Amino acid sequence: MTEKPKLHYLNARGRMESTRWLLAAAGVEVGPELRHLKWNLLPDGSLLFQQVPIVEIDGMKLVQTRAILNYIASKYNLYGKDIKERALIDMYTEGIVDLTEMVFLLITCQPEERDAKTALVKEKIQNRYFPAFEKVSETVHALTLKAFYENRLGEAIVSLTPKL
Ligand SMILES: N[C@@H](CCC(=O)N[C@@H](CS)C(=O)NCC(=O)O)C(=O)O
Repeated sequence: MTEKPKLHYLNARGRMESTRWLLAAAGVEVGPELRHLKWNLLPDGSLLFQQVPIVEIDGMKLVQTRAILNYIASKYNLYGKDIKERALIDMYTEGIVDLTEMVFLLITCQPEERDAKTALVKEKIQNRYFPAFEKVSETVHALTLKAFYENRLGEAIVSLTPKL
């Protein structure tokens, strides 16, 4: 029996959330998630860059969110049927990554800058990212329908869902 993937992260959605959704979409059962407060205490060699998320899967300890998502999406046939579909999925997911990073930066910014930066992020989300996602939503919708008929789902759709 193959072992269930083991997820290590903080007690938050954060950078693990897309992986949780992707595994759920792939119908993969995961072991209990390990929520670390001090992940630098994990055994030597677990952390390539002293960062979480980590996903233990198929005998590997994967780090770097995009590497984790790409592995899971490829393994479960959720990463497009050809390089054109894959390029579209990459475009959408890179946009989501940019948006997510902008939001993460708010956590560490100086308290006196927070209101102005939050307003700027909101403005970009509304005027740059949501219109782009809406514009591609027809393509995504078409791909989703096609994917359902072909029994596949796109990584992008899975990544997008928790953000919308
Ligand atoms: N590029 C990495 C970034 C990972 C990352 O920054 N993780 C944070 C937690 S969300 C972390 O471990 N920070 C501690 C540090 O960088 O020292 C990824 O996408 O997985």
